[in-house]
Amino acid sequence: MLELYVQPLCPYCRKVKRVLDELGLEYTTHRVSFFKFRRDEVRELSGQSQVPVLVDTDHGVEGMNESDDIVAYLRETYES
Ligand SMILES: N[C@@H](CCC(=O)N[C@@H](CS)C(=O)NCC(=O)O)C(=O)O
Repeated sequence: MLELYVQPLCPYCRKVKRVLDELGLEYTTHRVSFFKFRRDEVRELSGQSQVPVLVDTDHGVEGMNESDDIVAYLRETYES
């Protein structure tokens, strides 16, 4: 199952969502606070407070950050 932690106004999140949609992947989004001091869940998952953060339990990914890394991971893992 794919989960993406996002903030609605975040362009880096939109970039990752575009790739998820392009690859036809289903995913759940978790909308995090605009304020980074209220992003405990994101910090626990990824060790930092920026979004996007991807969780892909099927592949042992428990909190990947950096949108470019996420895009590369998605293409490598799911692009046929
Ligand atoms: N280099 C990061 C940048 C991500 C980023 O700047 N995210 C913003 C939202 S658009 C954020 O979470 N800012 C809060 C912060 O810097 O703590 C990436 O490409 O994923």
